[in-house]
Amino acid sequence: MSDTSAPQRLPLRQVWPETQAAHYRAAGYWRGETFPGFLRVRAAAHPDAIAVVGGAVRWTYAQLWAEAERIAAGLLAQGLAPGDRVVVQLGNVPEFIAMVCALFRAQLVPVYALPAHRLTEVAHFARKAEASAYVCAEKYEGFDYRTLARELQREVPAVRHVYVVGDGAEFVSVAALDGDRAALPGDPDPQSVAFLQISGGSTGLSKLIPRTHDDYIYSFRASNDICGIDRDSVYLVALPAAHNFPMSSPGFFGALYAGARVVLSPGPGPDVAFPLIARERVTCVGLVPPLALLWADAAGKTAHDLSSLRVVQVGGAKLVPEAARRVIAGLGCTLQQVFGMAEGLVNYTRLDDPHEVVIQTQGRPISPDDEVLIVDDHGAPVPEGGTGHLLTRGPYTIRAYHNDPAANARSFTDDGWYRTGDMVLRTAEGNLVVQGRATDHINRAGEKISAEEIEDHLLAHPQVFDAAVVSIPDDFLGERSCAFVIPGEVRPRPAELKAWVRGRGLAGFKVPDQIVFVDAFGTTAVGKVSRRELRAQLRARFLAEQGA
Ligand code: AMP
Ligand code: DBH
Repeated sequence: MSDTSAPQRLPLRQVWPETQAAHYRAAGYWRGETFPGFLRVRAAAHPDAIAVVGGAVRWTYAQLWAEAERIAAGLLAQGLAPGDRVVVQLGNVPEFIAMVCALFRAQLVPVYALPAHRLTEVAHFARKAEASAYVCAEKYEGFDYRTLARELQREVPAVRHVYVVGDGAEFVSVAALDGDRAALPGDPDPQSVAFLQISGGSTGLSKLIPRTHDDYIYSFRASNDICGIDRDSVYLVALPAAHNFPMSSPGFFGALYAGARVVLSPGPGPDVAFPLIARERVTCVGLVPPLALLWADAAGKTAHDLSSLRVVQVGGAKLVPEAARRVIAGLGCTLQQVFGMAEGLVNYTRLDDPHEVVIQTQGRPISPDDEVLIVDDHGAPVPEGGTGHLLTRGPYTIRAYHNDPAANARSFTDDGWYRTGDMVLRTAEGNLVVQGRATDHINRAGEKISAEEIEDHLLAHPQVFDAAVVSIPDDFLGERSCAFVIPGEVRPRPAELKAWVRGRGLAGFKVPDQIVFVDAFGTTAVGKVSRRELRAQLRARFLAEQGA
């Protein structure tokens, strides 16, 4: 099978120091389980239990596994080979879960894109991951992804295969895939990279996060205990399923690991989700703060029976205490705050924590071996209770991004700590409180936007002399993005600049919410301060003017 003309690909690796790895195994965190391994075991143990509900589909565990094997065999018959990377861009549909399980079964490596991503992002993922295939929906939320597939193949010809859920047009439809089950490989090495997750990207484009079977399975198995997920649970995926939060904290993978039921909501709003909660007797759901507030408000007015809901998790962005109170009052169930990151570390308030802890903090790490270090600007540990930069290491936190030496040099210390970019304090009981962040990104309702990435796109406009993008507090979104623009000779209209950014093939959530034209960035700013200070000055001046 070796093709000498095949281009050399960067191997996928995620390696912890051997002493650490030995400890993580001895402590029972890494158990040598794999995705295809546990899915096969669940299908055999309770074949007739419902695994996945979405649209008209109700798959049992046996059916989910059969679907995964059919698609896996089909992909290998198409010429894909174990180790190949596959960008997957599907919405909250059962086919997303079947496809990801199929890729694991065939030892192909999913690279997760969000439905909101467009050509610029998808092409970036495909290039960085050296992907040979792309999986998309025919249409999702009104967008035809086959158009994107055509553009992607033009831009990244190495993406030789396209598979479509729905009408494939000139591409292969996922429904038509089939092949010889006997050609399927055995189970992978539990230490191997199972998939590439996407980081929010604080500087420039998103980074790719290689997660191993052992480390990721540990994170959601342990999350199940903390979040009360067992075989009787019904977990609702309301946020985009490719997000790390609804995927693994405990997410749909946690639910599948427990033998529970996963229900996919095609949208995050109460209008779509509430009827599903009532019909399927949903017990647990993960939300971002603005949605949680929307749900809390709608719960008081709905005719749908939400009494099955036991735990509402809120994370992805800071939930302030007053909002936490409203969520509890409105939904009348247990609130769990979740502070996590696709790079690893996840913190939870515990279901039996005192009320004030749940309201005031973002919880504590999953693992006794999650190491947390809080340091000042010079790297010195801050006194207990003080605010500083959060660094972390542990049994499910990565040591390096894929194919990105510059980002690795920035984001990891020499002794393997991940610099989260978050500013936190730790309370006397050990709970973390997120106080802000050190990096310039906008956390727009849980979607992270890199200021630098958007500035680059604005600067490409012929009538933009300079641009600085900052986060502005927003009552609904938590933060919105505001672009300060020094125009060229002709001042473009704000709508024109927004259309420009969109036209660069970017996810809609990255288009600046607001554009403010300024003549200059201030005399003190010119050439004397960093972009970071400049952004801070612009934000402060703008907020002062708004207040006045
Ligand atoms: P990412 O690295 O793209 O997965 O994004 C993770 C980041 O989201 C964290 O480093 C935090 O900045 C932010 N985040 C996630 N959950 C919370 C939370 N509960 N409160 C505040 N910030 C959060
Ligand atoms: O924001 C995140 O990335 C996030 C939030 C909550 C996350 O990755 C997670 C839980 O696992």
